[in-house]
Amino acid sequence: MKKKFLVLVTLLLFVLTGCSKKEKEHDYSQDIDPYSTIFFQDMKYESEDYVVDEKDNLSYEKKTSDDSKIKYDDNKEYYKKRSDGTYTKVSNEEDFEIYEIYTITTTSSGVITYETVNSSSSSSGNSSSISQNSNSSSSSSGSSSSSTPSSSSQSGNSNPSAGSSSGSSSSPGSTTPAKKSNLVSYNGWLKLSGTNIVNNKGEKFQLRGMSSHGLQWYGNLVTEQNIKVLRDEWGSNVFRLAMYTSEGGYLDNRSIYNVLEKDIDMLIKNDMYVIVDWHILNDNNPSSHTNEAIEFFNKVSSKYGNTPNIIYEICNEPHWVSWDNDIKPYADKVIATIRKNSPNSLIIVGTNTWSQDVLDPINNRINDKNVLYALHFYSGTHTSWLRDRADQALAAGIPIFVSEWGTSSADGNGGVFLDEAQKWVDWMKKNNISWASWSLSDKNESSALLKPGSSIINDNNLTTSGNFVKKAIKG
Ligand code: DCB
Repeated sequence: MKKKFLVLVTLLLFVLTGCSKKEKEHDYSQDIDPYSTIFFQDMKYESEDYVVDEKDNLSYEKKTSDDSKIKYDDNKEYYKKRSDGTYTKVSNEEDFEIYEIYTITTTSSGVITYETVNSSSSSSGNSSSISQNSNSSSSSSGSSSSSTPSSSSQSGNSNPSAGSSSGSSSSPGSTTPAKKSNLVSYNGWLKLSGTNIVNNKGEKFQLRGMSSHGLQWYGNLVTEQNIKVLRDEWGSNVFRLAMYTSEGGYLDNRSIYNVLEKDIDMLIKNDMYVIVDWHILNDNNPSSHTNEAIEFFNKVSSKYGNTPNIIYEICNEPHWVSWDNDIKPYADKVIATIRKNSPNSLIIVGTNTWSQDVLDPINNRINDKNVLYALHFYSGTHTSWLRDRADQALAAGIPIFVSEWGTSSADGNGGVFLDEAQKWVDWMKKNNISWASWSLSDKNESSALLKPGSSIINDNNLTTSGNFVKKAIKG
């Protein structure tokens, strides 16, 4: 009996070590299983891209171009397949409701199993698993079907515009499904076609969503719960992270960067487009901090340059400066930095006079095919005269992004001025202009989305402006 047991253990150990060794040498690009071939090709799992941790044969490190490494260890990990064929790691199972998810599990015996979860079901049922055991003969723990990944996420609704998500209840925790055709996994890399933003299928696309207030003050409202309400119940597809540079922002306190990064990751996980806003304001001249901006945008773009979620806004509202001598030279340098890491992302450049002077670039455009120029309005201050100017800019081929607007006066308070705001919203819709509204805060000012003292987005907590903006996002 004892002997039999020992033989069994030895055998088992033999199989295990054999597996691990094979794992190390296995060239995944040679796999013939259609699923794993697709999987590994898409992930660029060529063996030279990977190093195997010598201490632990079950963990892999992906070498990326900037030398940062993504580690795959033997824990369960979840990956979401994007429409462009790349994968993004998501960190929890609640995404099962929404996305096509692959789980990768490496068992202690070196067997890697890939499990597909059909995204169209709201439960995690309907899953099939494929196991790969590195050509070894050890039996796998999962069932060995050879189905290809479900493609349900790409079929069906092709309406690319924001809004019109079904369901209108705003009770926290309600589970209106996100409309995928509105989000990054469906639309992928955005680009410009003339003055229009188009998705990766070339269809006109409009981003609509909220801007945070200053992250140093109201960053706590940028929660996953709130983002899900905006995304699922309001049909929003973008969120702007306003990282002030002065007034206690990044230039005064670098730790705000950690908040920004956490928010970016959360928004990526939730399939949202994200505007990373270098929010200059009373530091009116962007070129006063060119070096800091270059350092910042280099850091962000080297980390996120491969994801289609990110839109870079390189200077919120310059004023009392010159386009030709201050903003444009600054933009050229910062954009060159971003482009080294991210050749395709959209970039928004603020214009003079708190982002109102959109005619300036007509004769001195930035030489880059995916740059938009910011136009900001507050409907108590900015009326038809500014729309006329914007029309002129559009006619001259200047792409516009309204990365900030409010229903108040230009100081963020007063009013609200909803009739004028409606004219602007209609104008943006007609011209397919993307926008973010100021702001997700509960500050006692009329442009705030939430009533003072509240932190959760629901109908009871919305201000007059909040109600208006909700309708505008829903479209
Ligand atoms: C912009 C800024 C934004 C500012 C809003 C409303 O500023 F990009 O940061 O937000 O528009 O004014 C406000 C907040 C206040 C906060 C203040 C300072 O709502 O709670 O105290 O920032 O941090 C604009 C926009 C347009 C004009 C002037 C300003 N304009 N400005 O046309 O004259 O001076 O802030």
